[in-house]
Amino acid sequence: MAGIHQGIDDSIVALATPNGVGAIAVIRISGLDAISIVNKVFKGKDLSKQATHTAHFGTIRDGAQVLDEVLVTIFKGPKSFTKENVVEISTHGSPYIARKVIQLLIRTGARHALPGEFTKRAFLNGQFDLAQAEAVADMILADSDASHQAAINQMRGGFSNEISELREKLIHFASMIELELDFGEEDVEFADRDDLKQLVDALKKVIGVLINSFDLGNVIKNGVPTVIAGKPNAGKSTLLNALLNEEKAIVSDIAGTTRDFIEDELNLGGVIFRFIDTAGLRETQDTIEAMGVERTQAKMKEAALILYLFDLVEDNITDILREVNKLENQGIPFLAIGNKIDLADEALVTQLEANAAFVLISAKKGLNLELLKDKVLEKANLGDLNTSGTIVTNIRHYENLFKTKEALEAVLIGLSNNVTGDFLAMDIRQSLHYLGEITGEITTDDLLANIFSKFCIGK
Ligand SMILES: Nc1nc2c(ncn2[C@@H]2O[C@H](COP(=O)(O)OP(=O)(O)OP(=O)(O)O)[C@@H](O)[C@H]2O)c(=O)[nH]1
Ligand SMILES: [Mg+2]
Repeated sequence: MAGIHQGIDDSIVALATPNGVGAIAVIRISGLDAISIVNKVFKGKDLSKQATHTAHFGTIRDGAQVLDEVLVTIFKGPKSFTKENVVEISTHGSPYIARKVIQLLIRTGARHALPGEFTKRAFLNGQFDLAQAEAVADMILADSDASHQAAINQMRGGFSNEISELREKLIHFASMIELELDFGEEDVEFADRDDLKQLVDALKKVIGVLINSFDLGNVIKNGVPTVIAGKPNAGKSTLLNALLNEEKAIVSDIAGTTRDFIEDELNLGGVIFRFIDTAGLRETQDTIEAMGVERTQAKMKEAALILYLFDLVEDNITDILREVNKLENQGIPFLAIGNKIDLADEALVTQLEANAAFVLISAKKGLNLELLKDKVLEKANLGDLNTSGTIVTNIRHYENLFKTKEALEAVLIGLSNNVTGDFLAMDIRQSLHYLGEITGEITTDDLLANIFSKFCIGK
């Protein structure tokens, strides 16, 4: 832990609102001297004499020059986000004024904050644990109901509590076994091996559930990867544009227009879908197009859902059904979509309409797109996205859970081989280590630097 608290006594300052013109800009300063530093440049009241959680109107002055009329809010530690003294200065929303005020505060004794430094201080001062701190970042980035809900749950500690409970139970066993070791030669067993096995089995199960929740967590955070595939000219790019309501991809009547994949997100019913338009599938002599086709095939394998487009003008029923059969064999959820109903032969439309597996649309004319969106949501099969349960959304947590599981498996193997207590204790300590890293009970400078550098400055 050496070095972590380095510089924690100085006061840090940064713009807390986005850079740019707005109604107001908020500058945040945190640290032991936060209030006295602001007090030196604030005219209106003596801030050192004001109560916590109060707001004060006045001016910020650089010598005789008035920089702005501001509203200053005081939070005295530990009743603040960082648990230190915090002052928030609301200036008029000009980047120029904000910069001037920040420069002035730096000359008066503050230091410019590093990325994530406010949140890091909040963590170091025990405001929340590491998983909760990471959830703060997720929550700011959340752009759908589901991702927002998952981040809120994590921030409020649901996930952390679950991990901490597991850890505590294991710690109990680890200390019992280590106590046995103290007795050296004597053949004592404080830790009942059957109980230990039961606990480890139970832990493995809970961790398994958490590990499995990552797929859903990933979907919630990054969107459901949904690949639009089909032959060239089927209308894939037209469909992507129609879904997004934007001319994102180039559309043309030349087969083989799209080479690289093009993707964008769309919120359907509170869930983010990541739609990926791909190169049309066909045998081709064109080297670049062939690379595109290869990428399409790779993307289809990674997809959570494939929207497979048929061209109702070009394709006949036999080809369509053969193609659907192939898709079924791939085992990835898909929707069979007949496109260009505006031009299609009526007999073909009637045949396909009778088949509930097909959605018939016109991407160009925007026909049946709402129906298609409903089917996409239904097919993605996310249930009602039960985000109230504990869901792992963070890859770092996922990795640690995985390593914990491996260490627990080692404990089980050790138990069935009747290994000595010192080996058991080692494997238990190993799993405790990985669990502790999730919530920050065990940290290193590298780990913290890595996590908080991903935050933006001012957070
Ligand atoms: N009539 C009609 N034409 C459509 C429809 N959808 C797409 N098209 C036309 O079909 C042609 C091909 O459309 P694209 O969206 O470029 O097809 P694509 O599947 O992306 O083709 P590649 O990128 O070459 O694989 C264009 O001329 C579109 O205007 C539709 O619903 N009705
Ligand atoms: Mg295309």
